[in-house]
Amino acid sequence: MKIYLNGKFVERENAKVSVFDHGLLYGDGVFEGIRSYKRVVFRLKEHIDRLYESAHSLILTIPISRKEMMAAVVETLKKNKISDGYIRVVVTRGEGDLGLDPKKCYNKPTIIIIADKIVLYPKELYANGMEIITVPTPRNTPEAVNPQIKSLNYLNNIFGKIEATHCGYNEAIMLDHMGFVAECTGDNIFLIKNGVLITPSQGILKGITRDAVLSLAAKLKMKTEVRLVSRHEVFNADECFLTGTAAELIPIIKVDGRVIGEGKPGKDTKKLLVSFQNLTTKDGVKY
Ligand code: PXG
Repeated sequence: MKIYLNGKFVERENAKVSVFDHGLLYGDGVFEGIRSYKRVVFRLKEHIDRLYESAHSLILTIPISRKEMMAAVVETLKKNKISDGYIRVVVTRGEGDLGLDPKKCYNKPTIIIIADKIVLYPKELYANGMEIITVPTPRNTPEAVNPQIKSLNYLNNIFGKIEATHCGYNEAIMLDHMGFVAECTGDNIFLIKNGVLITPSQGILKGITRDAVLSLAAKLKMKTEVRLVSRHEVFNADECFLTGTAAELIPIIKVDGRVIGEGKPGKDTKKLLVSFQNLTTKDGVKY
């Protein structure tokens, strides 16, 4: 496996960063998870734009242009002969002296690109639907660590994931600080009620898959609502599903013990899934 590390390709065993890298010491950095399908990097531009926007919020200047970053992602896929894969782009504050002040760093952010595979949930759950719960840890407040920043500081989500798996579930709903449904630990959430597609508006990572599904729904002439969502609404939805680059689109059939709709993947969910699968090989950068 060839890893892109600061402009060079190195073997996996040589792909190493300093123990003084502030990405490791403080979680000071940003990342993206991207998928390619049949030699098309799905929504690459959108992912790279989000990466640079996350970095901008942290006053982390990425030393290469967006165009060069996109080319580096494609080159990493080609070098590894991957046509269907998962790409992890990481940019850290780089090496520095101890102390959390980014000014202690040597102004040389670390850039890493890994091209590999990812399997998130067992295949049968995509066909039969998955059961999830709500976990006690609330999602970070936007005033503190805005969930819109895809930073290397993922402990909030990891807490949620630990609580979910501790109870025997793969994924979980995290609420916002007011008790509204925000998102899952690594996925966005959608409901369908009376033919209307509904997804939370705030306190979330603005998912690229979420955005794709909202556009597909509009094309399918489905009404969409992006707004505050309560757990009560989730419990009483006709259909529910999650979206994410790693998860893609997975139906949810039970939430906190409440059966959703008929307790099996719903017809509109299936329709959106088919449209999404058709989109993945079209909406992106070919290589
Ligand atoms: N919310 C959160 C908190 C996420 O981390 C999403 C929503 C979905 O966003 P996208 O843009 O991917 O549709 C994510 C993304 C992993 C993994 O390793 C997690 C994500 C992406 C890739 C890999 O578990 N989460």
